[in-house]
Amino acid sequence: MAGSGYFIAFEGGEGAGKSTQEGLLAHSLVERGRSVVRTREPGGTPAGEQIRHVLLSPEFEGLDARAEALLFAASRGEHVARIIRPALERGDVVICDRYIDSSVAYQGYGRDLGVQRVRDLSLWATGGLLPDLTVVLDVDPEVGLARFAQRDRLEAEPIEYHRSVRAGFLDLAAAEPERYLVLDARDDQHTIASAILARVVAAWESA
Ligand code: T5A
Repeated sequence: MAGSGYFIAFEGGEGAGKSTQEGLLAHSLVERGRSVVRTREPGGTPAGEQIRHVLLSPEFEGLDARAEALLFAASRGEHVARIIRPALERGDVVICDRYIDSSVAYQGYGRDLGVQRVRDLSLWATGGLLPDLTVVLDVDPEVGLARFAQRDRLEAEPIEYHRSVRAGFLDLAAAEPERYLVLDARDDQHTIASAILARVVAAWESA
């Protein structure tokens, strides 16, 4: 925890509908008078956006797996220091598109780099900051990938890779159900949005 704000991360495979849900949640929270910061990983800061380019551009196909894991963690360290912690200290709600669990799922499970090692790297980079709530939008990779025509470097990985990533997110959520909300990303957008808002409001009412 940092300050009096509330930190929500959205996770899930490609095309799960995270951006869509982040927009709907931000709108509902602003209507309720909360100050909301929407941000994303990799990226969120000028240095992070440059790292994002290296990580996602097909130009860098074949990037070494360890270098990839380090770059995601580097972007995250900068992001937490410059954007997320200051926002939480001001009392804002931070809605972040992907966070540590994406590294654990994509680099730990997907690349077989070691789940604990990848998690520890990001915990070190962020000073141990974890979200108050992580929303996992669960989708069969074939359904999620079919929602896009173009593929970035990671989206272009084989389907087995995306299946490992999905299993990673579900394992993480199963291990700490009090900090996670797992929803079926094939449901109607407004059904999903209502479930997320209900969980956030319930968390605030019980605090
Ligand atoms: N990555 C990231 C790592 O490997 N390690 C890390 O540590 C981190 C942080 C980031 C890539 O980097 C990897 C993961 C990713 O491969 P990105 O460009 O930021 O890539 O893309 P994603 O985060 O994957 O986001 P996407 O753009 O793929 O999709 P979203 O945001 O999940 O989905 P959204 O909302 O854009 O919706 C996609 C489409 O589906 C429709 C929308 O209208 C849209 O057309 N849609 C629905 N359709 C049917 N039913 C619903 N309920 C729908 N909701 C949305």
